Amino acid sequence: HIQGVIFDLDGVLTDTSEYHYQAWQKLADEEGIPFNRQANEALRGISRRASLMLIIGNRKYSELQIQEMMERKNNYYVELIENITHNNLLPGAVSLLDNLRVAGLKIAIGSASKNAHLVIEKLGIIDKLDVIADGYSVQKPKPAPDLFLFAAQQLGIAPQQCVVFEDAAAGIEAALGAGMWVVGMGQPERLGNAHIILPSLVDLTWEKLQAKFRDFAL
Ligand code: G16
Ligand code: MG
Repeated sequence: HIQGVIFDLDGVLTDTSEYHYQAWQKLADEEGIPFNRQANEALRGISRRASLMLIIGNRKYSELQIQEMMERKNNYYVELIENITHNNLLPGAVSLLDNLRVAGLKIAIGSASKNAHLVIEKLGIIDKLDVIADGYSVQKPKPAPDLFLFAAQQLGIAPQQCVVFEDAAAGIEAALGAGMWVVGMGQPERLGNAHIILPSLVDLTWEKLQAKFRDFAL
């Protein structure tokens, strides 16, 4: 039986994925590297360093230059998220968090971002969470299962009793690798082997989620 729910942050509870894109676009433009919204799709949910590696491709940069570019992108991102508020929560997010809490489920964030705490504070949802696992929690980023396993351990719940909400291929791979149940959010093309796919969190409740998982004989 499911006892815990782990939410990815960017692209699941909030729309900050747009700001990650804008920050990378600015950096790429400054470096004269071709980049666009479509190329950004491949970066969805992956770590800052892995994202930069995909952007630079086989162009030669020193480790020092790589560090500087990661920092520059992050400064742009932090600037962009300065003014986010609860209005940046995606539709249905707050009512689902409240509904899950009332139903007695434990709730965690499992985000690859080192800015997750800042974003969560600005969104004003810190009181609705039991655990925050972020870009500082483990060494190996998604698609490794480590971050979600860490979140489950912190919740005190077995991986098979957790369901993960993810919007990115790397995160879905990580959650499946952790042996968890997976709800993919958004476009089916990028959600691979998620057990269930939903277009949004709107009107979702614990009861409806359980009904969807009933086919898996949980
Ligand atoms: C997020 C974003 C990614 C970002 C990564 C690292 O992950 O989806 O675009 O590259 O975190 O973020 P930062 O540079 O702030 O450490 P998630 O797991 O919340 O989707
Ligand atoms: Mg995400």
